[in-house]
This record gives sequence, structure tokens and C-alpha cells, in this order.
Amino acid sequence: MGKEELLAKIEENVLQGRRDSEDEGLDEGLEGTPGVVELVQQSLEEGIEAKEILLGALSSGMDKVGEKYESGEYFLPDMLTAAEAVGAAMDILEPRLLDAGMESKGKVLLATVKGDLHDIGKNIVGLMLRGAGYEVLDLGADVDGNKILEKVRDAAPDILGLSALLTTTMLEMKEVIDALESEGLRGDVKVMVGGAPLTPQFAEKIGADAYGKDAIAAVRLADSLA
Ligand code: B1M
Repeated sequence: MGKEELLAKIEENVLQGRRDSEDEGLDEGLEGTPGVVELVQQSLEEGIEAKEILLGALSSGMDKVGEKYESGEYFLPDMLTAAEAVGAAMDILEPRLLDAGMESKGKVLLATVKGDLHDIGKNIVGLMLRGAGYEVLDLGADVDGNKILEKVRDAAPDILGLSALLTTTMLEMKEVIDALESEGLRGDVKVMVGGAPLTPQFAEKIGADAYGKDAIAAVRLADSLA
């Protein structure tokens, strides 16, 4: 297979949400054929640069997934499996991209706030941001505000992304933003918030810089904030 054909195959498999050959994908009859991971490995063996694979197949594939999600052709599970396939490919590519000195678009620190265990949405946002070329540091779920502040201080992210799924825990976001302010860190980092119970009005009221309705919006906003 030539380079263009390999990159097109990777993109096709991102759209199918096929991480590896064991996955069925959206269409029938694909099981047993190489998925994203095997194709990425093959591409590297054939001398295609990690950066080309990222930009020419993975990111472009996720862009198309995003368009299909927005047009209603794809649903959330389709986006999730595609993002997971890209995440698995990124595990292979990331060290090579760093070795090659490819600059990341920016550093994003993610956390689901204290008291909240919901992390599926945050994880999708993280995968999409990685696929779009950001360095993502993920603190996980139920993260104490002090830990977030400590990491903002140590890692100096460009963007802090906070997620909350409960009407009770979304209030914790304000605590974090206020603490950033009182610790003199607010000017150093842009804050993006997201999660099902939030509204743009709420985000504005608590002093966030941006509200991400979904993972696609989160990537677009990151591009405008970083
Ligand atoms: Co819980 N839960 N849950 N739950 N849960 C909800 C949120 C709830 C709406 C269900 C309901 O009652 N209808 C309700 C909240 C009600 C409220 O607050 N008013 C609820 C409740 C009450 C609870 C418990 C209290 C239940 C109990 O124990 N009595 C408990 C709380 C635990 C806790 O957190 N302390 C609880 C527990 C759980 C599970 C652990 C079982 C599980 C979570 C597993 C996990 O995440 N690892 C769970 C689940 C799965 C849900 C539902 C069913 C699904 C949430 C989800 O993953 N959605 C949810 C009901 C529902 O939404 N239908 C529900 C899919 C996900 C992709 O979407 O997270 O919105 P979402 O993320 C989107 C966007 O919001 C956005 O992009 C994502 C991708 O497009 N986004 C961001 C999210 N974060 C972002 C950050 C950004 C930008 C965009 O920038 C940084």
C-alpha cells in the first residue's frame, strides 16, 4: 500500500471507530482487517512520519467524525469509539512526535471537579484535544480544588478544563476559579468549563473564559483560547 492509500485507510478506520483488527466497526465485514493501531504501526514501519499520520489521517478523520456528529449522522457512541481509536494511535505516536520536536498546540489540564465521579464526557474531550494536537494532562475525576491549583502552578497549562455533571458539583467550579484568583494564578490560565447541567450564562457568571457545549466545541474553543 502506498502512503496516500495508508493514510486514507487510517482515516476510514477512524470513521469506523475501529481501534484494531478485532473491532467490528460501523459497517459489516470489517472484523479481521487491520484497524487504526495496526495501520499506524504499518505506516511508521514504511517510513511515514508521525506528524503526517497525525495531521493527514487522525485529525482529519476526527474532523469528519465531528461534522457527522453535528449533522446528526453520528451519535455519541460513534464519536466515542472513534475518539478511543485515535487515543490508542496517539499512545504510539506521542513519543515520536515529542522526539521529532513537534510543538503541541498548547497544554490543557483537565479535571472533573470535587465530589463528581462522572468522567466519560471529560475523557472524550481529552481524547479529542489530544487528537487535535494538544498536550493533555488529565487529573481524573473527583479532584480536590487544592490539587487543581497545585497542578496549575507546577505544570503551567495554557487552559484549565473543568467538567461537572451534577447540579451540586458544578458550584465547585466557581470555588476553583475564585481560588485561582485569590492565589494570583487567574491571569496565567484560561478556564474552560463544560458538562450537561451547565449553561453559557452559568459559565459567564462564575468567571470562566469559555463554555464547551460538547467535545467538538471544546476543541474549537481551545483553538481560540490557546
Ligand atoms: Co450519574 N447522574 N450519578 N452516574 N449519570 C446523571 C448526570 C443524572 C443527570 C442522571 C439522572 O438523574 N437523570 C443525575 C444528575 C442529576 C443532577 O445533578 N441534577 C445523576 C446522578 C443523580 C448520579 C448519582 C448522584 C446517583 C446516585 O448515586 N444516587 C451518582 C453521583 C456520583 C458522583 O458523581 N458523586 C451518579 C453516578 C453515576 C455513575 C458512577 C453510575 C455513572 C458515571 C460513570 C462515569 O462517568 N465514569 C453515571 C452516569 C453514566 C450518568 C449518566 C447516565 C450519563 C453521563 C454521561 O456519561 N453522559 C447521566 C444521565 C445522562 O446524562 N443521561 C447521569 C455522556 C457524556 C459523553 O456526556 O458528560 O455531558 P457529558 O459530556 C459531554 C458534554 O457535556 C461536554 O462534552 C462531552 C462530550 O460531548 N463536556 C465538556 C463535558 N465536560 C466537558 C468539559 C469541557 C467541555 C465540554 O471543557 C473542559
